[in-house]
Amino acid sequence: MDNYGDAGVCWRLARSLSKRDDIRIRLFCDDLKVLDKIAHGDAIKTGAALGIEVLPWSYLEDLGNTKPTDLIGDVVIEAFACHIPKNYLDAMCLEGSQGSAKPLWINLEYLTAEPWADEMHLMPSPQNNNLSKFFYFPGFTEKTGGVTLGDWDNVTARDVPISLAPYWDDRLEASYPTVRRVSIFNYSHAPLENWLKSLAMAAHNSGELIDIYVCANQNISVELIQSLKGSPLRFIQLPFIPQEDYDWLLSRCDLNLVRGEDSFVRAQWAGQPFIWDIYPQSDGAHEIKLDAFLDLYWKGGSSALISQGKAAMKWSEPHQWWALMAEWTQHSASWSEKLRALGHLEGKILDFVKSQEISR
Ligand code: TRH
Repeated sequence: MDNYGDAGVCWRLARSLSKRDDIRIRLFCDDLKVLDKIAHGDAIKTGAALGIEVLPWSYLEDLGNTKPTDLIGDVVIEAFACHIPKNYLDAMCLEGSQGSAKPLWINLEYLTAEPWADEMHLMPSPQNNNLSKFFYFPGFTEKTGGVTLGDWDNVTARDVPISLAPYWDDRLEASYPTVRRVSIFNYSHAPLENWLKSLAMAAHNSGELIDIYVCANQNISVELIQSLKGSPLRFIQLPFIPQEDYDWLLSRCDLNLVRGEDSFVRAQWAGQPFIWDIYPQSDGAHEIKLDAFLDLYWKGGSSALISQGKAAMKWSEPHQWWALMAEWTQHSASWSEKLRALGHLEGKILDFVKSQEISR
């Protein structure tokens, strides 16, 4: 299975922080091929143009026992338990020992809506090298670290991006006022076959046409597409597109099927209904995570929307809830406003860094 999320979150955060003139970013990544896909085919070149120095993770390991003191930032963000190599950690300690300020070490954790994240966010964890590592929990409450907004507003205000132009048919709206758009970016176990058949039925009943944007490498068979010929669904296969263009796509669809962490957050900024195909964990922990999110997300909805919406997020058939789409769209827009009011992750990280500079 191809996974882009960890690289995607870090790339997004790096891009977002690099917009600030006073911040220089160095991004180490252990899978540059994945980063290249997300970053216009060449992360090193794209990064350089944005003021982000992209380096392979192996660069640190190849330094052997030398301590790369010139590579140590004032702030070191360790994302998704990547475990910083020992020589880099040793060099971080040296910074601290020679009278200069110690680097601020932040451990960026996975996103969760579980209530314990409120208590854990920004907890220091003293390490046996005399440095403290701070746990940073992204989240959806005031007490957690928010989610990255990045350049969402600019990116989504653009006209059709070049990568999507061959697949985008604006004339549709003029001819069929009832056209809708759905994007699909799921894991391979998603029960899409039944789901799509039921969507076709819902669209037929409501007299709508639906364009389905199938993102790269989805588990949708040619046979299924054939079997839905003549239905109101039209399938449009997309290639893998740059991250900003994927954001644009989400902002223009009426319903987004998303997964993992990063596309899940983008779907929320889009302010449109979405179905979250959460990353499956062998111990079933993802089910608790999903329920914790749904408890927050559906707050304030009507009882019909809450019960149908919760079921929809667990793959109930669209013809059961399609009539609630208008209400769900309104609910999604107010959820996205709530997120904005909480403050975004990049701003909250910078506030934390500032608070630590003052207290050091
Ligand atoms: O790729 P993912 O499944 O990543 C997952 C999760 O992050 C999960 O938490 C992690 O533990 C697991 O990987 C190993 O889904 P996610 O998080 O939505 O990331 C997809 C990224 O790919 C996101 O940054 C958007 C980007 N993308 C593009 O740039 N172009 C595209 O065409 C598509 C479809 C996605």
